[in-house]
Amino acid sequence: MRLSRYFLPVLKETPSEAQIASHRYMLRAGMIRQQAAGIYSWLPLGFKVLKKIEAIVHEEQIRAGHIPMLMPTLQSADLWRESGRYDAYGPEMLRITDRHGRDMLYGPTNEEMITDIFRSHVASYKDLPLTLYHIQWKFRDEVRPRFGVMRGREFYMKDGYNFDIDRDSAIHAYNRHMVSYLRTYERMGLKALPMRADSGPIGGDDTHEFLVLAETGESEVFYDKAILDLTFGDRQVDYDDRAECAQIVTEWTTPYARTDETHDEALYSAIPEDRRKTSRGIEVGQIFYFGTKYSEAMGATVVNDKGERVPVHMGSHGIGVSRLVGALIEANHDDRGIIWPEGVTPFHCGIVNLKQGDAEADAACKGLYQALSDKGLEPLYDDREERAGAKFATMDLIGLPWRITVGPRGLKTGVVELTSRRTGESEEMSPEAAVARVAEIYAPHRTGSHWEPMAKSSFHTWL
Ligand code: 5CA
Repeated sequence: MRLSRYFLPVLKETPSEAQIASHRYMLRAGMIRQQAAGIYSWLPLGFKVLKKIEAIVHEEQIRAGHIPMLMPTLQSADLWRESGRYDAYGPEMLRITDRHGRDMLYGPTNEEMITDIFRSHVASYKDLPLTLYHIQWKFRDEVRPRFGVMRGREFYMKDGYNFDIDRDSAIHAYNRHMVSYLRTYERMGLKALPMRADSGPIGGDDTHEFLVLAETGESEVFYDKAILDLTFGDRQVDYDDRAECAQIVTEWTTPYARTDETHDEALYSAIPEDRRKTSRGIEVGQIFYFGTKYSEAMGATVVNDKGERVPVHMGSHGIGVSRLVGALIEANHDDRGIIWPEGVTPFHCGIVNLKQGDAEADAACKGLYQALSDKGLEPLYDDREERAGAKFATMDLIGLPWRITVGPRGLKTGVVELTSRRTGESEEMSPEAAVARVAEIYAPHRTGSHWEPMAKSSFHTWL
């Protein structure tokens, strides 16, 4: 993409309504525009990051054996009357009446609808286990939408639902989700810690939230700092292996980590004092096991191997896809702007032409653009007639992790400059070497490593 042809409405002034860094930078970098309280348009740069995050979520869900689909945003109130949640959900639910006077709602979550789909099409234990998910817009009429996309009213969520024959199988589904979530967040360059939490209006006793530690987080958390040393790393997981998944879950749930809702002072005090930590966190996901709560209320039963009709065991599992854009910025920024982790950056590399119109500089930039594109990378070329300072400020604000700077002076000795946004360090090298280095940096996020995206065929046949 050439910046002169892109739509990147960068703001010079810091918007006064934005209280936290991610909200400020998303507005300033032209990623979002507020259309009403807690409702945003995703401008091209923001949309690109949102889609990158979405793609990682899809890949990791499909890898875990979960099946993508799509349910509508608008739902019939009747389904929610069956589960009893139509009245229980309260003013957070946006209720709508259609022209025939029928009660509808903008879905805040989809337990009822997926249970209805299941009961209409599945009747035997032989069709289990089954986990279906979708990534769709949700609406919750939050009392205090704030912090931009972090607490929106309309937000983008991945929600998955497992159907299992018994508790043990459903717990395996719960574990599988925890493992796939650990992998998902780490692949985005985020540390999200699973913490025992409260289930709220979804219900059930078993639930973990995934929290990114940040001063601006809305939850108060208490944890044993030993949990910070855990990493998923490059282990390959067999998602059908119950013992393997359970072992990973045990590894991450043994160190004390809880939100204030379930905090237990006695257990916490038993941790050696130098390991006790309290902080704030951003909730980027939550998993639930709620047994037969919805299947009993809505008649989602299957015939088991003894010929008896039994309600299925269920859980639901959510990732805050749009909130993650904000959470990633909270965890990765400095006073000049965003610093995207390689896994989610909207463009892989910026190209800054210090002297637009200079034949040699223009040609070198064009060559770099082509060479990076040939390697399957997406550069953003700042080809505007602007001062160097303004170009650098824009690149720093939008946070591309790597920048190649091209100027007539360097070109005289055959070099360009490769700069890391994170460290600020620059190195001079030939344009060919810069392209090779950038390709090498992104290699782990593309092919041949544990972060390898699914083979093109399997991902794209799904979508
Ligand atoms: N049905 C379950 C699991 S799919 C569910 O709705 N879980 S949830 O309420 O915990 O939501 C899942 C995730 O969506 C949360 O962890 C959070 O990251 C995100 N989320 C929830 N409310 C908002 C909101 N108002 N704005 C942005 N993201 C939100």
